[in-house]
Amino acid sequence: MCKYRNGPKTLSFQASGAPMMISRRSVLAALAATGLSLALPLHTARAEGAPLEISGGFLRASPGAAKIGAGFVTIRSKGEADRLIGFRSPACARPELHTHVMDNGMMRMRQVEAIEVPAGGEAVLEPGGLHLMFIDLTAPLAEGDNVPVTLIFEKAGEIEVSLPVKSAGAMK
Ligand SMILES: [Cu+2]
Repeated sequence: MCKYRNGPKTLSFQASGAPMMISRRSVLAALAATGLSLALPLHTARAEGAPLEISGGFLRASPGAAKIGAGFVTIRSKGEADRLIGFRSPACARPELHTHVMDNGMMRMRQVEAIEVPAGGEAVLEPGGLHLMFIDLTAPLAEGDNVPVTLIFEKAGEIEVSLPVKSAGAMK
């Protein structure tokens, strides 16, 4: 189980503006995006050498027949830097990592390859910024539900959390 707490807010992310390159990272990210399982070592949030702590996680309820939803977590590293490279969930067919960018005065969502977790610091996924994008929902996200999510990290491997669904406009 993860604990839901609020901490100091810092934002860290890497935009995916780089040209197409065949690298291990992009292959892993592509695999993660398709929901295939990865041959990465499995650790838990408290595994030695991968001291990541997940907190403050939630999803927003999806209105009506919406086929997309958004999720948020705070990832704290008590040790080395790591990168969130994807996630899986039975709640959607197409998981993506997204951020928001200003484009001609409009806030738009943009996919990112990975989300950096700084050494000894935090990555904060929150409304209006970085988020877990649930595309092609398998069922509406209803307030009060709990959704299993497997976060996939470059170093720490896979960390499973259960995120509560809050109201459609929930900010935390
Ligand atoms: Cu999005």
